[in-house]
Amino acid sequence: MAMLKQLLQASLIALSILPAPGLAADSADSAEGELRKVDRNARRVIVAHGDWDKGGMHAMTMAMNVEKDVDLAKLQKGDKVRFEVTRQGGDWVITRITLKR
Ligand SMILES: [Cu+2]
Repeated sequence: MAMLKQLLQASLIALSILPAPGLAADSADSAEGELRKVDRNARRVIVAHGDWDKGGMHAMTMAMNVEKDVDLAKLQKGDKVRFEVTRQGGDWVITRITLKR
């Protein structure tokens, strides 16, 4: 029993040393684009974006999910925007979006 306890303590210590997953700075990226569609209910937009180096993408039109704390109320089709994205699983998710004036 004592050995099991030691083993458990050892693995807890090992866990606490590991860095938090999913927060690597190089997973965040920003790009500019024009909104082609804003679906507030589904929290999804279609963006025609420019070249996007870290994402490894050239200019294209694509759909992206939008994180729940991003305000979509004032955004509409045709708006030129600057946005920040992060990779979550296999998807790009917008974490911040601002109008480009
Ligand atoms: Cu793209």
